[in-house]
Amino acid sequence: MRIHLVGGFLGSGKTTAIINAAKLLMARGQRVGIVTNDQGRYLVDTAFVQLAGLPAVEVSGGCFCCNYDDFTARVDELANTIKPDVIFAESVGSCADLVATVIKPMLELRGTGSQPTSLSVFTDSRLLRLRLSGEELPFNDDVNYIFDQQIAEASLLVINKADLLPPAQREELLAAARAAYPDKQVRLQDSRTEAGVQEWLDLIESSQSALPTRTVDMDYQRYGQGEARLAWVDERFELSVPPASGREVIARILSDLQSRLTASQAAVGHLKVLVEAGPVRHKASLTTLAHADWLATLPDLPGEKVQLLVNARVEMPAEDLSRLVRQAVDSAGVPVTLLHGDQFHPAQPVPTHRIR
Ligand SMILES: Nc1nc2c(ncn2[C@@H]2O[C@H](COP(=O)(O)OP(=O)(O)O)[C@@H](O)[C@H]2O)c(=O)[nH]1
Ligand SMILES: [Mg+2]
Repeated sequence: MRIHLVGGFLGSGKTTAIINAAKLLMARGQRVGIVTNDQGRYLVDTAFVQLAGLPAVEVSGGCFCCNYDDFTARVDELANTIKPDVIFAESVGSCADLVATVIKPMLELRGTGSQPTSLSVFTDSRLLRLRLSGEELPFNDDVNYIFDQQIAEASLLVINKADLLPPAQREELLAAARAAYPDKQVRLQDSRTEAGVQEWLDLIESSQSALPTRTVDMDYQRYGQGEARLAWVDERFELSVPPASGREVIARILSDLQSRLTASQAAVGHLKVLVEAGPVRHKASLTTLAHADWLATLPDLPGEKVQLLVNARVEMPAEDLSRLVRQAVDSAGVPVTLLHGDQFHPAQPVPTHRIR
């Protein structure tokens, strides 16, 4: 069994790439399992992966490193139930230091248990371009530290969403990244289709060169401060909508929320929503640098009940973020029930193991 770890910042495209890679493998007759991960409990990603027809288990309520035993138990659960040839494990986008806290412990402490085969670190091409040209990212420096440290430990860096840069900038960025990280394999990728992830999949399936084993120095105080700057709000609402107006109501709520976030000048890590109405399920994502079409793909929503699961990770106080989400939901002027909700800042990371 191969275990491919996929890390990298919030919204960089990890889940998208994993789903397409898993579909390719399944078409080749391979069995695939997925482990999702988040600090929260009500996860858009897990639901989205399951909706794609892929077996998923989750490590929720904290990162793999701080829940190492839970992580290995989930891997073993998949191994014993669906008996996959390949497992993809996506670590939460605020997590770093995976070599010391996940890879080395698995290699050194697990005996005969299954072990990791690769780590791919994903980054949004537009954020990496800003970072490498010395321009400011919209986050606090301690959050930027996490972004940098994720990349620092990679031996395979996937510069994702390459399609969002003009061709000339793509090649420039690839050259700049290769110059900045001479020891890494660096690839440009568009993960939106199965064809787009094929070469990456073949690379991690065929070689051990994407498994880093060099621990990076990590300032846990800064790392913790960076995580604590980010707010997590996970809320599920049920809305009663007039017939044939579900799409319009949800579009109004999401664009209202986007305007409120813009007005508050808060840096968005990733705002993901899962919308469910009758048989229709749809995921929409607003990431640090928005793409114009994030609402354009919203489907028609049948019936008079719509469920909206919001997972928001934004640099601002959690209670302010929760208030913005509720104001946006209320702005639609339809009856709404909050089914469940969590709002918090991630706790200081305390890894179960850390092997230098
Ligand atoms: N244009 C473009 N969008 C992408 C690509 N990969 C992912 N996305 C979009 O980026 C958003 C965040 O993706 P997701 O896979 O949820 O990111 P994660 O937080 O790293 O798991 C979603 O709207 C995806 O559709 C890509 O290669 N190109
Ligand atoms: Mg994800």
